[in-house]
Amino acid sequence: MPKVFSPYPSDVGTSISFNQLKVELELLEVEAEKEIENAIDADSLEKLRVNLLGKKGRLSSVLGAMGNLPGPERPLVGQRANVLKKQLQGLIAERSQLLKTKLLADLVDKETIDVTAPPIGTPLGKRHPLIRTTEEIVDLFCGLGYTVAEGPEVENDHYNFSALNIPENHPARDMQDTFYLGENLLLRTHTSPVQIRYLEQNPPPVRIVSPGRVYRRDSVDSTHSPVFHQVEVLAIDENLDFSHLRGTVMAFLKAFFGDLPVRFRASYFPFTEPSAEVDVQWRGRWLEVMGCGMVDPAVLQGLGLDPDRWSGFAAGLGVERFCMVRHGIDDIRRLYTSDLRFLEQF
Ligand code: 2U9
Repeated sequence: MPKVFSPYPSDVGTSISFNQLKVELELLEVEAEKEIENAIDADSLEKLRVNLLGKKGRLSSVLGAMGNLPGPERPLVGQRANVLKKQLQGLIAERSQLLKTKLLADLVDKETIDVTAPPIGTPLGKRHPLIRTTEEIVDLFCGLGYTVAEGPEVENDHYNFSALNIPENHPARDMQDTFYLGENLLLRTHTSPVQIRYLEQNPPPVRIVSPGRVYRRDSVDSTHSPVFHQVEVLAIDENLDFSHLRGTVMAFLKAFFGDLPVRFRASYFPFTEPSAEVDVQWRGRWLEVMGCGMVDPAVLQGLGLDPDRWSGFAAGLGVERFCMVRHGIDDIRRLYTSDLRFLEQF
C-alpha cells in the first residue's frame, strides 16, 4: 500500500480506508477555510493555494490515495474531493478580491489629500540674465528719453552696409564675416539697419534705442559667439555735438556700473566720424565696453538729411559683454547652454 498524506501521525506509512479519506477531506476543509481566511496578503494567499490545490498539494495527496480504495468507493471520494476543490477555489477567489479591496482602501486611507494644507505654489520661471541685462540697458536709455525701435534680423545689403557708409571692400561685407542667405539677403551684423529704417519713416529729431540679436561668422570661444545681442542708440537733432554723446555715455555707464573711471579712445567706424571706443576700469583693469561716434555726414546725406542742419550721435554695445562684466562670468558659452544650475544663480 502506498504511503499517503495524513494529518494523523499514527497513519503514516499505513494503507488508507474510505472513512479515513472522508475524515481527511473534512479536516482539510476546516483547516483550509481557516487558513484562507487568515491569509494577510496576495502573496501568502497564492502560496496557500499552491499548498492546497497545486499538483503536489494537499488535495492532490488525498486524490492520489483514492487509487487504493475499492472501485465503488472511489467516485464517492472523488466527488467529495471535487466539491471541496471548487469550494476552496471559490473561497480563495473571494479572499483575493477582499485583499485587493482592502489594499486599495488602505492606500486611499494613507494618501488622503489634506485640503486644508497651504499650497506649495507653482515655481515661477525667471528671465534669462541676458534678457535682464538687455532690459536694464534699454530702461536706462528710456529714462533718458529714448524710444525702442526694432527691426528684422534678415536684412539686405543696402540697410546693413551701404546706407551705413560701409564701403564695397570692407571686410565686414566678406563671406567670411557675414552669414549670407542669398545674393542680397543676409543676417544682420548689427542693429544699425533698424535705425536707418526708422529714420526713413520718422523725420528728426529722433532718439531711439535698438536692442536685438545680431550675427557674425565668428568661431565660438570664451568671448565670441556667431549670435550675440546688441543695443544701439541713435540721437539726431539740430546742434548735437560730441559733448552730448559723451554726457549720454557717461550718464549711462554710471547708472549701469556705478562710479567707475571711464575713458574714451579715438577709433574708427565707417558710419561715425569722429569715433571712439569707451573703456571702464573694472577691478583694476581697463575693459572696452562700447563704441560710439558722431553720425557720419555721408549717412545723413544718404537719408536725405542735410548735414548742415542735422547732426547726431550713435553708440553700440554687446549685451553679453555687459552681462559678463556685471556678473563675473568668464565664458560667453555659459549664457547659451541653458544649464539651470548656472542660470538659477541669477
Ligand atoms: C546709424 C548711424 C550710426 C552705431 C554704432 C558702434 C559705434 C559700435 C560695437 C559695439 C560692440 C558693435 O557689438 S559690438 O561689436 N558698436 O562700436 N555702433 S556707433 O552707429 C550708428 C548706427 C546707426 C544710422
